[in-house]
Amino acid sequence: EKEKEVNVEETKETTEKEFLTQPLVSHIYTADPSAHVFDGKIYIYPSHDIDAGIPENDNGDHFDMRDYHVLSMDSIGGKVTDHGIALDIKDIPWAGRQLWAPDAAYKNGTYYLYFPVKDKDDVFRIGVATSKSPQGPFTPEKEPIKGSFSIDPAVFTDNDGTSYMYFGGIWGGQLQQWASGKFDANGSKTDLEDPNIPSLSCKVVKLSNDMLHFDGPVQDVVINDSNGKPLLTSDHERRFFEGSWMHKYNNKYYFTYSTGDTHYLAYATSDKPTGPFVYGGHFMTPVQGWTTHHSIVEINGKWYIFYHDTQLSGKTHLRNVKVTELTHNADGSLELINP
Ligand code: FUB
Repeated sequence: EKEKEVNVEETKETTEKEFLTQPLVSHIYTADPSAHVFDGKIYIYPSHDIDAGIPENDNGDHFDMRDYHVLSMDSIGGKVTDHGIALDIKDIPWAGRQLWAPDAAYKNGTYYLYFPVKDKDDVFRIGVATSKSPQGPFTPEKEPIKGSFSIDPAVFTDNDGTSYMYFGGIWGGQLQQWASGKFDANGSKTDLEDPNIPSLSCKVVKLSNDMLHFDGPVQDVVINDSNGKPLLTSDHERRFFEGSWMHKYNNKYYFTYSTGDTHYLAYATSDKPTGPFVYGGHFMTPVQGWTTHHSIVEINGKWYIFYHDTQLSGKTHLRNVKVTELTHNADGSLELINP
C-alpha cells in the first residue's frame, strides 16, 4: 500500500504571488504544516485530515487522522511532491486514535518525526519515529516519549546544537487535565476555570543527544505582558492555546502560537529559548475555519509562514496548507498578516 502511494505529484504552474494565496496541494486535505529546509530542499510535515464521519465537538473528536504524508518542494512556487504515507497509525504499537500536528528534526544522519496521538487509554502522548530520509517512511519507537503528554510538539535546535521540544494544547489537547502533574480524567474540559489566575502555559523541555528522550525537567513557557505580569486565563485574545513554534531572529527567540478560541496567531519574545517571554502582539488574523496552526522558516534569506485554512472544503476538520511571506519589522515586531 505504501508503494502505491509514493510519488503522487501535483504540479502548480503558477507565479510565486498566485502560489502564496493557494492551497499547496488539493488531492488530499492537509493541516498543521511544520516546514523545514533539509539539504537545500523544503519539506513540510502536515497532519493529513480525513472525513471520518465523527460529529464536531469541543473535544476535537472530528479530527480523527490516521496517517502522515510528507510534502516537499525545491523552492517556494515550485512543484509540490507528496511522498505518500510516511507513518501509519496501525504501525504505532501504543496508539489509540487521532494523529495530530507533527514536527520533524534532523541530527547526525537521522530524521526524527515527532507526533501526538491518543494512547489506548485515550490520553494524548507524544511519540517519535526515525528515518534515514526526510521523506520517510518513519519507524516509530515502541513506546511514547517518557514523561510526554498533550499535543503539538515543535522541536527547535539552537546554534549550540541543543534541541528543545515545545508542546501542549488546551481543551481537546488535554493540557488542563495535567494541571496537577498527573492526568485527571475528570478534570476541566476547558481551562483552569479561574479567570484571574495565570493562564495555562505551553511546555518546554530539553531533548537528549539521541533526540529520543526528554533530558531534564518539563518547564512552563511563561508569557508576561510588558509590565512583567503573566497573561491571565481570561485573556483569550492573548493567552496560549495550542500550536506553538520557535524561531530565532537577530539573536531573539520568537515563541509563536495560536490563541485558539479567538483564532489569532500571536508572538512573544525572549533572550532565552526557555523564556520568560514578553507578549508582542498578533501576527495573523483569523483564517477561515476554527483552528489556526503555523510554522516559520527562513528560505534563502526570506522568512515564510506555513499555515492552513479551509478554502477547499469549507469544513473545519478538512483543511489545506498554504504559505506566505513573514516580515520582521526593524523594531523586532512581526508584521500583521491578514490572510
Ligand atoms: O489538527 C488537530 C489539531 O488542530 C492540532 O493539533 C491543533 O494545533 C489544531 O490545529
